[in-house]
Amino acid sequence: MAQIELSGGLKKWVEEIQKLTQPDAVEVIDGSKDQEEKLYRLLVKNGTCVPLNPKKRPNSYLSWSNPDDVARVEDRTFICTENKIDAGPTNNWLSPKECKDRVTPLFSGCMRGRTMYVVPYCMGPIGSPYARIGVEITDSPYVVVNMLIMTRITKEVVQAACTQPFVQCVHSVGMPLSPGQKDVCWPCNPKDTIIAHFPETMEVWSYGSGYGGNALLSKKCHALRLASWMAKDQGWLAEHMLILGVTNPEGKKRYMAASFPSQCGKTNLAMIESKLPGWKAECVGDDIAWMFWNKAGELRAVNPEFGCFGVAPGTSEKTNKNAIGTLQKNSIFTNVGLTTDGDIWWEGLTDTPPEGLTTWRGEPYVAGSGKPAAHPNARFTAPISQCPSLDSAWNDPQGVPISAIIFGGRRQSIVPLIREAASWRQGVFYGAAMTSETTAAAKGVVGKVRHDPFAMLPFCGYNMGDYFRHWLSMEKPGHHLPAIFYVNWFLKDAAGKFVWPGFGENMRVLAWIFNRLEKAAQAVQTPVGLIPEQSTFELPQGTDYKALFPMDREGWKSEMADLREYFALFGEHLPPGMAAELNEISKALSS
Ligand code: TSX
Ligand code: MN
Repeated sequence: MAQIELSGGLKKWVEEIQKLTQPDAVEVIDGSKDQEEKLYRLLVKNGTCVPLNPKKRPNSYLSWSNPDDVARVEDRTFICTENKIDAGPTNNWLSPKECKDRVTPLFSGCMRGRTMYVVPYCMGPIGSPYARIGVEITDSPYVVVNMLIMTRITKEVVQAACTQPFVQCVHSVGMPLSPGQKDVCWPCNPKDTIIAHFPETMEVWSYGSGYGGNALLSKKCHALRLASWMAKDQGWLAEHMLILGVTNPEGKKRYMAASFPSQCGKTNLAMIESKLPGWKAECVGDDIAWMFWNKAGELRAVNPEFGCFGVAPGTSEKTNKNAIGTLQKNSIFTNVGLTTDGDIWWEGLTDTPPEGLTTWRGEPYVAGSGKPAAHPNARFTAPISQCPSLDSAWNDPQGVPISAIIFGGRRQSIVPLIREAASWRQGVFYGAAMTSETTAAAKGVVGKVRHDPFAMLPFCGYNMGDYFRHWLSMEKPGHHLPAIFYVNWFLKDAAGKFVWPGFGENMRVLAWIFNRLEKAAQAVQTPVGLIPEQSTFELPQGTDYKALFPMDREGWKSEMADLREYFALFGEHLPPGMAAELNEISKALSS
């Protein structure tokens, strides 16, 4: 097949990067099936991918990474702006010049012995006024096949990138090959890894890692860090949120967007299977929402992505049946276990591991050895179009109208199951005040409360204080503001037992939110927001209203004291509205 001819801005930029990185060959990716097949053949030949049993898992592959390249590296992630204050107190900062001086030598000749792939991609439905184009140049064919699932890649997108501005992403595994040098299964360079963002020139330079968010630059780098910067300048929102549609027994549908810190089950909520008779939920997106105000003043959301890049361990028929349905075929599995019949397994997939399992380290699995079959950050890459609960409007160029925004976190006490903000300002405060307890899935102490405003701590591409201000600025004439809620599925009783069944039963919470929007459910005021009136919230068997809606004034007072300290981090950049809301809630708690 003849390669697609490049022109314009894309051609010029590709030549520039080619000159810098010195690849042996250049290949433009256009989404064609034969190109995809060729890439998988190469990955299998190189040992990067193992084809899974086509009878069990059609057109699917398993990859095991270098054990030193298994997750995003936040301490090597930089926001490079002319002024340090524009990156803010929560990001690592380098000046653009200093950072370019650091990365240019790394990229110089870094693709020797490899093919440079040019991957033009579209974030958002093709043809949507809300879609944006990016191009990732990479020397990793593993990255290319993941991008083919995670983004929209077509010949039209290649053409569009020749004539329109696009986000420029340059990625290298950082392991050039000298003539005759044998490659490894997972080339990378952990010692020199760096992920650098240049929001003022819309560039990302990523070196040394082939894993996930470090390497699939469309996701966290483009759709969150750079897009949040663009959104601030252009009056929209680029958020770390799932999008779902909720339909009530009368057949009316409302869309909601929700954000949670890690380990709260965000993908599980995105794909929730309703346990509440008559109520239905459908999935638009599981990780990122781009939200824009249309001419009618509605907030319209698109999922910029085309696939799911989900954490595998813990995903099962019981916790997320629709995710299991999504990854039946055409999927890539990274750092999970391999069964004797050529299928995958991870902790939590079934109650007992299958006989003869091989771990992600390529070793025989030994139960109780402390060596898991799957790495805790093992992933599946699967087309979202395969989700059994996919919403009919998931690819609508006009997006879906958002009626409610849900924030949340994992807390064993104080924070009630659900509460509603009494105002937009209070809702923005809920987002800014988001906290979650650490779990055993992350390294470090278990149960420590961490701040993660809007679940954007590692993903906001500018000053977080300015980001709060941007959210507050959404309240203006002509905007039909969604209602804002805060949920907590993780309250425990004195014996340490969860007091809420969670999972499919969370539909009751979504139903209460829906009914609030319809003015069909009563709420009672508390100092920290509105909670359900007991009679308008249908409790599942064996649950207790008082346990789900505690009012621990002393607990909340210490929450506010801690927040006051946290907000001080943002100094002059903390918008007055946030301090005012904190003061008002504190006052209400003391009266
Ligand atoms: O994803 C979760 N959700 C959201 C589902 C839509 N998890 C898993 C979190 C780890 C990623 C939950 N865990 C949820 C939840 O709502 N709730 C809990 C806590 C919990 C765990 C088990 C039980 C009850 C609550 N019950 C039994 O195991 C019987
Ligand atoms: Mn995420």
